[in-house]
Amino acid sequence: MLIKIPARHALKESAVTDYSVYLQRREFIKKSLATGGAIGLSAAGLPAIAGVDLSAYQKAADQALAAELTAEKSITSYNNFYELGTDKKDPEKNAAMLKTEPWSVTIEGECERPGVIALEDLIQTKDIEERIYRLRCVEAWSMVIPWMGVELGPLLQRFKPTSKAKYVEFTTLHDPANLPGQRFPVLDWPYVEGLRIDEAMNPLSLLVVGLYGKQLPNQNGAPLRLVVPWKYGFKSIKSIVKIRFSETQPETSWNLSAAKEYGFYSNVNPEVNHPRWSQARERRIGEFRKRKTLPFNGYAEQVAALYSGMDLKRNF
Ligand SMILES: Nc1nc2c(c(=O)[nH]1)N[C@H]1C(S)=C(S)[C@@H](COP(=O)(O)O)O[C@H]1N2
Ligand SMILES: [Mo]
Repeated sequence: MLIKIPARHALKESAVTDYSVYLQRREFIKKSLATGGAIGLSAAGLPAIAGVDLSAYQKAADQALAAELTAEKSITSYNNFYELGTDKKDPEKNAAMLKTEPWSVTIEGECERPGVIALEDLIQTKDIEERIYRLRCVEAWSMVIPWMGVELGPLLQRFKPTSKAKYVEFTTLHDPANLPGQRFPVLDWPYVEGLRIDEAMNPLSLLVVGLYGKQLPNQNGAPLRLVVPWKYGFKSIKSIVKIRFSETQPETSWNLSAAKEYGFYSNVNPEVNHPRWSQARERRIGEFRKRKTLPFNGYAEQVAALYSGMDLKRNF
C-alpha cells in the first residue's frame, strides 16, 4: 500500500497557525486575568499567519530525515524527564503535574537587557519553523523528531549579550510541590544545563515549543525546551524558566552528578565510550537492529569547526 506523507511545508503552515492560536489564547488569558474578565475564546476570527521560509539547506535536511520519523506515540510516551519520574513511562503519566500557564523566562547575567519576559513575548510566532532532527540519548537509543521552534541565536541576541558573555546557562522550573521527581534527590534540583556562546549561536540550536505540528506535550518539556541535536539528549534541557549569560563555564546537572561519565560538552561521539557502555551504536526507537552512531550525531558538517584544535577525548 502506498502511504502518502504530507508535504512538509503544508504540515508546517498548519502547525504554525495552531501555535499562533495557542499563543493568542494565552495572551487572552493573561489579559482576562489582569482585568478580572471571564476566560473563553473561540478560535474563529484569529488571523492566520504566513508560512515560514526555511533555508535551502534546512529543506534538504528535513526531506532526508522525513522518511525516518519516529512515531509520535513513541516520542510522547518514552521520555527522560526526571522531574516527572525516572521510569520512561512516568513523564506521560504525570504530565498534568507540570503547570505551564502562566509561564515566563528570566533573562540575567552578562547582557544589556535582562528582565522577566512572558512566554508569549519571548516566542514570536512568525519565527517558528519545523526542524526534523535526530535525538541521540546518552543511554544509546535514538529518535527522529519533527520539532517546532525558533533559532536560539537570534532570540539571545535580542537581550544584547555583552562581550563577557562566553557561556549561556539554562534552568528548569523548580516546583517540588507539583513535580514529584523533585521530592527525591535523584539530581541536585533544579536541572541546569549550559552551552558555550558560539554553540548557542550555531543555527542548529533550537528553542522548541512544539512537535509533530502541535503544542509541545508536557512530557517533552513544555512549554519551552532546548534542542541541541549534535549533543547527547540530556543537554536539551526541558521546561526552561531562566537563561543566564555568564563569563565562566556553568555547572550542569549530569556533570555535577557524575563528572567522570558526563562532561560539559557531551557531543555525540561514537569513539568516546561511556565508562559503563559503548557509544559506537544506538537503537533507533521502532527499529530492531542497532545502527552506527554518527560523529556529532550526523551534524559534523555544521558543527565540527566549533571544536577545531580541541581534544574531544579529554573534552568529552
Ligand atoms: N529538565 C530536564 N530536562 C531534560 C531531562 C530531564 O530529566 N529533566 N532529560 C534529558 C534527557 S536524558 C533526554 S534524552 C531528553 C529527552 O527528551 P524527550 O523526552 O523529549 O525525548 O531530555 C533531556 N532534558
Ligand atoms: Mo538522555
